[in-house]
Amino acid sequence: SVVRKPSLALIGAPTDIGAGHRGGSMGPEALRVAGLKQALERLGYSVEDRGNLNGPVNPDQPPVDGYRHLPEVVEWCTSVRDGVRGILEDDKFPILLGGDHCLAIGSLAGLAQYCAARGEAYSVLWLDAHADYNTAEVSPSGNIHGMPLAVATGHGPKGLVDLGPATPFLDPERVVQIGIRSVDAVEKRLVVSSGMEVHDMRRIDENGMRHTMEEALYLLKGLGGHVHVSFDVDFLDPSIAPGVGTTVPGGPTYREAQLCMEMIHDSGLMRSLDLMELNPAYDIRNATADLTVDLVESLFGQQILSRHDAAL
Ligand code: HAR
Ligand code: MN
Ligand code: MN
Ligand code: MN
Repeated sequence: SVVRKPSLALIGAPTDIGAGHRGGSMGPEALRVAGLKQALERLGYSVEDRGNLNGPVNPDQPPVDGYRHLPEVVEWCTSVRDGVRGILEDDKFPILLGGDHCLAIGSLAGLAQYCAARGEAYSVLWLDAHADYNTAEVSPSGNIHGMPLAVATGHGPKGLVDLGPATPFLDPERVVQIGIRSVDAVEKRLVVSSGMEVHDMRRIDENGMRHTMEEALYLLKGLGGHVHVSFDVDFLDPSIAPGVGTTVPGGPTYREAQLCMEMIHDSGLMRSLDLMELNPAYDIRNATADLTVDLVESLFGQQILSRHDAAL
């Protein structure tokens, strides 16, 4: 069967407003320099680059009431929300170029608005070293890039929890996490009681990436609706992906990551994507951006040898 390829639209959010390290603001341009658009075009997609969103500069201030840069994060996430929703309303597949992971609050809110208007549901596949489930009360840093899933599921400040069509704007039972290996002490309790399906690195060690992804994709398929993939580049082992602010050892290898992407593609479920936390200030000759583009190729159907549907 011939599946029509969606038209893709890139949108950049050049900010590190929610991170503890500066430099993620250069992520969108590094992905462009690594040839993201051309790689997707080679795979037969039509790709529009909508350029970058605008927002406040990073004032580099300490946390206030448990949050760093909350007013600025609200501004950035509002414009990401509107940008992502606009792409979906144009019947295109949005690819958000981050920027730090707080911006996923915006893309999830935009997706939630789009789905709510159509009576559709959506689920999230979260590829990350971190669970990103902190609240102000328990966060060790106040950095909002450690909080996006807590916020989307209703645990966070006014201004962010109300960015979607309702509060909460994401059902934790519709979140599947892969690659997790850094969870803060109190965050752990919140994650365990959240209802999210968490495939941490130990499960990947024990079951392998293939079985892990089979389980994850089976659950997402059963839930139905739109599947959003939020790819935090620190998901990858730092030996292959040094260009992030918060490296955590013990992540997926090159082949494990490729298999993960290949299986997401083959499931046919993905309808929107975030590429987050790439930090060129920590990278080596743009290698992590190049690797991200390489993995995105697999996510959009590049195969080592072509496989025909009939053979599967
Ligand atoms: N858990 C830590 C905190 O909340 C570190 C979070 C780092 N987050 C990211 N996104 N890089 O996954 O401060
Ligand atoms: Mn993250
Ligand atoms: Mn992370
Ligand atoms: Mn390649």
